[in-house]
Amino acid sequence: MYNVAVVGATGLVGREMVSILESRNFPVKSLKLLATSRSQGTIVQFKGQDIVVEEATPNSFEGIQIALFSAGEKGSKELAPFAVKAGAVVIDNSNAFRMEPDVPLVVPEVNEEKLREHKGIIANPNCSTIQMVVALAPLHRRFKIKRIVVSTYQSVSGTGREAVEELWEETKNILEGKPITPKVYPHQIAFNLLPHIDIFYPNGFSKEEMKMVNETRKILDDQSIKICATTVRVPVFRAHSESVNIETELPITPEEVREILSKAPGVVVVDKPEEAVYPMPIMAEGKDEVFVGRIRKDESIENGIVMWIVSDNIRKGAALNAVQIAESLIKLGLI
Ligand code: L14
Repeated sequence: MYNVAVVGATGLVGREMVSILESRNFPVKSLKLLATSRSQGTIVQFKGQDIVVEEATPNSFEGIQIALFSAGEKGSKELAPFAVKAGAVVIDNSNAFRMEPDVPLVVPEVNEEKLREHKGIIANPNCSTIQMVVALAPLHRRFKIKRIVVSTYQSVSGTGREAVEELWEETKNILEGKPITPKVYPHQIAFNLLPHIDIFYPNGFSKEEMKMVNETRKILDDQSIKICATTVRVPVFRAHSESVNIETELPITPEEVREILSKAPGVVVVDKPEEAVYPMPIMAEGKDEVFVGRIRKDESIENGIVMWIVSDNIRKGAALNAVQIAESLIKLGLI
């Protein structure tokens, strides 16, 4: 049994972490819930008990063995080193440490063994990256992926609770003919799409797009894979969808992909388009798996496949993957 802390416990991801620790019966000896002073005093339920959220400070981590961070990049940079110094293993959901060479970037179904190299901090990848590599790793092993072209359709829950509110409010106001004022996003998100997630770099790509490029190469442990990403915010509340096009070294058929993915851990193949059966955000919401469908040959190249990948960004894309990392640490005897 372990002394666990959740940092950022009142956020969408933090709350999901608490509920996943409970539903998976994670061996929790004690649970400490931490957040900014603004959320101090909030009550969160865990296994029928009320836990009072405390303010996260450098001194919050005494006796903590596992610290699940979902406190944003700034919060993680500020506090994770203190948690490590206190002896905790930090599993960090932010972008703060993902590309650091001595920080394992882990999706348990794909590269659990990397956990053996950890030095106190383990990074949870970006939500869009996680669901893509869960489906692509088994295909890469078999057919060697040379190039990936991906476009994402990302739900507003990735941005947090205020963005979920904003989509509701805008939708309601527009339907009632009232004016709207976007606050979280630079433009109206209701009845719209924004090809804009995170900041833009001088090369014209967004930071979210470059995360998908760099993190995918790190997780698949192959710097030779060429990747081109376009990340788009859509007016969907929960679950990210992706159109993913791969080009492989070896010949590849849709039948082989369906067979491999139907046995792949964490993947469910949902692919009967003629019966209108394919993955959708409303079916992935609240689920643990990565759903893959619309698997077809890319007829524009010699060895290519196109597919449609959907998963709950707050669960597999964030909270669930973090808890699975903690479970893997226990299983491998690393904690
Ligand atoms: O890098 O707004 O983990 O959907 C996750 C949420 C980036 C932004 C990350 C979103 C963030 C993303």
